[in-house]
Amino acid sequence: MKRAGTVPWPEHEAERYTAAGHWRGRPLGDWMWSWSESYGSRTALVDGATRIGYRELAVRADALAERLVSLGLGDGDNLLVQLPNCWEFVALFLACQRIGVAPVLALMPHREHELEYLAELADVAAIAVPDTCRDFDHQTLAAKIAGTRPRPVPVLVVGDRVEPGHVDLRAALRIEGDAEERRGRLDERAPDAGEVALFLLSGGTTGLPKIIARTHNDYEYNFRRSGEVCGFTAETTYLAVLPLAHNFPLGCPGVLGTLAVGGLAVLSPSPHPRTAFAEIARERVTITSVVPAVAHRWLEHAGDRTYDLTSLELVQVGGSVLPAELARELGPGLGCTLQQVYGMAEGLLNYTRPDDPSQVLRETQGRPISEADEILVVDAEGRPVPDGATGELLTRGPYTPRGYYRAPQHNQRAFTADGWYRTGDLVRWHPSGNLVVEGRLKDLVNRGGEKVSIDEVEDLVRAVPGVADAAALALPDPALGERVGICVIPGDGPRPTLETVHAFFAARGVAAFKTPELLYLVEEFPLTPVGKVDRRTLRERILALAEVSVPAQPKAQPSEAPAPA
Ligand code: OOB
Repeated sequence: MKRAGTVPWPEHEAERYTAAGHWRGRPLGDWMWSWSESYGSRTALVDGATRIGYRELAVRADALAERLVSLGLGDGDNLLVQLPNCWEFVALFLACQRIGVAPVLALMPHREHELEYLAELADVAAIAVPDTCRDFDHQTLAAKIAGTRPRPVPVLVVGDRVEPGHVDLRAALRIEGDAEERRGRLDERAPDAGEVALFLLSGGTTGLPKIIARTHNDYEYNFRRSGEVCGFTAETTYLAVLPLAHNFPLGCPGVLGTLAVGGLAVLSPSPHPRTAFAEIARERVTITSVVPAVAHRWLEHAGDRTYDLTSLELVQVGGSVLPAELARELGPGLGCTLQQVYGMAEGLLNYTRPDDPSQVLRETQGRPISEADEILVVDAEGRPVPDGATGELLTRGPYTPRGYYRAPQHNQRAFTADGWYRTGDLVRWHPSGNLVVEGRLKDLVNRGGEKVSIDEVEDLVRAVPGVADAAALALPDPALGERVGICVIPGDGPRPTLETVHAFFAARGVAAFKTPELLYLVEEFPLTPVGKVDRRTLRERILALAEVSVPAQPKAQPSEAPAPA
């Protein structure tokens, strides 16, 4: 692969995946034109009042691709993308695919702390942002990040207020000149299908999130096979409410899986029930995907008869544990079939199948999509556990890369010597042949599907004045599943409070969803026999304490909408 720091699949596996037809050897930009040829004048995308046809999408993506080339971008370059759900996101994504530029998909709540790190890690050649979003000035921050790079980095802006010197992305999507000639010119620049098509962010447990290089071959299989399993067809109207930067709404089967079969993808700016329900009613949406926290809010509003939800056939739920009660009530409440999805940006995808018995739909997280997915459930020593017993899930397969990007040391821990990815999830096989997620080994907080690294939070809190040491914990939350709590041993100086921690995180430019929502001052941490912080005991103590003291805790600042998978 062209980009240094990617870990390829072994040659014999690549041959096997190709021979089996999983990898088809064509870059995603090429597929875009196949979709355009097959579905021609059909509508591909709806974004508010804007409707974009399949051919129009391809022609616009090509126009943008050529303009990116004229800005100096080309095969092997990376582009930091931080955009909300909008048609320009999809067009930019596809434009990149035409010329071998890999988008690095940042989340909207990311701020300076995360963006600067991603820009550096991926040595990005450009940055794409909205002018503003939810009152935050992304354009100014992007310019600042661009200024930290050793070479000039163009800032591409979607919005009405494009500053001088920045590139107006909407203008760059305008169609001019001969589309067929341009298509021919761009075909000459087509990247190899084994190269990186996009970078997804991992839920990361060590420090800042790792990034995952997904190839054209592997990602095309990811969304095509997902589409087959989930029954996506040209009649599908898919609603994307989770942020497109996430694997789930992007390619599981998501927007790309919809486009691959000639369906209609509706892009919603928010998962808020009123916004989403209005889209479902207006476009007669048939399938959508949500995290449990969003499902919970939808169910609360499902009785609101203002909106006609009768078109909904399937709601996919994944990203974090789906409580049993919600699993029981969701299908009847929304009048559709529930599909559980246990997936990860690292690859492996499990789905319950729409025609599974209701017990399987409710009680399991589904089974892998590919006969080439390999799964091991192992104990602490790495030995397979007896069938049906709980252990850590290890996996390899045609859409599970063999290492994180530019992270050789981390890869030694996260992957076994023979290429198995250690998910850090505790699972067991259900007698039906489906997986049940029982817990996890990894140190993170799953805040409504948004993953927060314990390590990263602790490092930040240790730098707050007056903090001698800090231990972060996943604390239960009725709506989000979990939220970030922090235990602090005070040191010299001012006594740390939740407010000082919040102010410090904000000043450092850390995404709001990572900011601790509960703070406990303690004198010492319980230790394990080897001298590490014993988080389990600490958590038990805090929970016992919390029963009496939680109401007295300062209320956490409202953060972004419950976050996605
Ligand atoms: C999805 O992807 P990521 O990368 O944000 O997070 C992956 C992790 C998994 O390793 C697991 O710990 C957790 O999220 N998870 C679930 C789950 N689905 C994911 N835990 C319990 N039940 C589930 N159903 O979250 C993701 C990617 C593609 C599709 C769907 C979700």
